[in-house]
Amino acid sequence: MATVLKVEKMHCRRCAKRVTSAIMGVAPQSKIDIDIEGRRVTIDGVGNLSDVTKALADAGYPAQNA
Ligand SMILES: [Cu+2]
Repeated sequence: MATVLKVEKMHCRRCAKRVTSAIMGVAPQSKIDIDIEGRRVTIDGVGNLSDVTKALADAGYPAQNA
């Protein structure tokens, strides 16, 4: 089941790249879909969601469940 996160600070493609690599760092198997305009990240196959949200916060992109 896919998890959708709202990442308010993700404004552009550079943000999207940082967000993607933060997620891949803790969930390399996941499939990530980024919607920059909607500030949303859809992640499929995420193992431990709290690892992902922590990695995003550490990267400067705090995420909330959307
Ligand atoms: Cu940006």
